[in-house]
Amino acid sequence: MKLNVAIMGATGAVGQEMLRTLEVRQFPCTTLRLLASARSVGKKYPFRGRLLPVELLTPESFAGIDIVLASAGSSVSREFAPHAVAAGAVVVDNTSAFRMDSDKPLVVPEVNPEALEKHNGIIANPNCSTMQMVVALAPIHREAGIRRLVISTFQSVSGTGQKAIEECLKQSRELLAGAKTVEAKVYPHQIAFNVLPHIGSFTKNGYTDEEMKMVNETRKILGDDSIAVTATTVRVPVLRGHSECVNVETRKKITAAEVRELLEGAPGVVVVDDPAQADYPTPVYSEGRDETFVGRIRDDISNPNAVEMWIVSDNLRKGAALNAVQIAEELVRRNLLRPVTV
Ligand code: NAP
Ligand code: 3JM
Repeated sequence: MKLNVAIMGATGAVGQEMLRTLEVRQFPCTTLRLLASARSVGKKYPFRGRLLPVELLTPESFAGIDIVLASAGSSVSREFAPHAVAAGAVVVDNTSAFRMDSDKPLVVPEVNPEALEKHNGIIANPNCSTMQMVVALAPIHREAGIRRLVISTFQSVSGTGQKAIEECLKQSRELLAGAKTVEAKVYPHQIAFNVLPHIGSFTKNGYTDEEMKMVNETRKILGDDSIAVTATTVRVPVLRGHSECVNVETRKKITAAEVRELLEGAPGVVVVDDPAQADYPTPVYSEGRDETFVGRIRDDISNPNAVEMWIVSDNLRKGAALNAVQIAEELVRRNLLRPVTV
């Protein structure tokens, strides 16, 4: 099979991880186009032993392209994805632009790959925090029916992009060198040696849009709007890897031991759960790995129908680039590469 692939936002934190993921997984692309803004034209990045130039993203960038992996922000996707589809490409979109559109599948290949069958040219990749969580929750939902989720996240700065990684490192260096105050440009407050209960923008109901993504996307991927979800999303000064504590209340009682057994056989999940040996996943442990790691699985002492767990994954891998490439692989496997009109 000969496939022509383009990465929209190729110079960003996610775009760079996409480039590496395509190479490591030996994705069957014949050509790869790196697209970004005028700021990056002239840069070159290695791919399979060659240096590929960054090209300016324009409406004409998609001629002859079969698959676009989009990761240049939601407004860029809204503007350019329709041009890609018109040119005959299928877009796997990493932004929030299309996730809740009823005619666009929101896909995690381990959970709902069948949703791809009805695509119309654009497939949405979920938000990082939702993605890693549903990989671990889907087997529990199938077995016991999830009634309610209470979530707190601990999200790394790489989820905000390259500039946030640089800001966290710069502030850390300055504070360690004795500075009393540091400049905060990316976040509203200092992020180094701090914790911010604020990801995205606040909405009218007091939740942030990141928190509402967790509510809405979880229901759409698990295909059950009756699941009650509440979330607090928190930014922590970790470079890479998102962590979450999740309280899972089920309709049918399921014990922590049963959950552990279910997750040990679940695709994309690795159970790391031996507290006596201080064995539980951490973001540093997850860095550069593909799976979602689950530990601290225990019965909720306050609710006979609930289990507590700790879920960690590399937000740039499963949370973004890897899931997008897995979707592309599944499109190839299912022969779904040309847009299907319904
Ligand atoms: P980033 O490091 O800031 O990179 C942004 C990328 O978009 C860069 O390649 C940038 O190109 C490009 N870009 C920005 N404006 C553009 C324009 N007008 N035309 C062409 N290219 C443009 O951000 P990131 O962390 O990689 O994230 C990128 C996007 O991916 C986010 O905005 C978000 O929508 C999505 N994302 C999704 C998830 C997820 O959970 N699925 C996670 C993280 C991010 P230049 O280098 O030329 O500026
Ligand atoms: C993760 O263009 C934007 O507003 C991007 C904001 C953003 C998003 C998003 O809404 O697409 C930053 C980081 C995401 C995401 O995955 O939802």
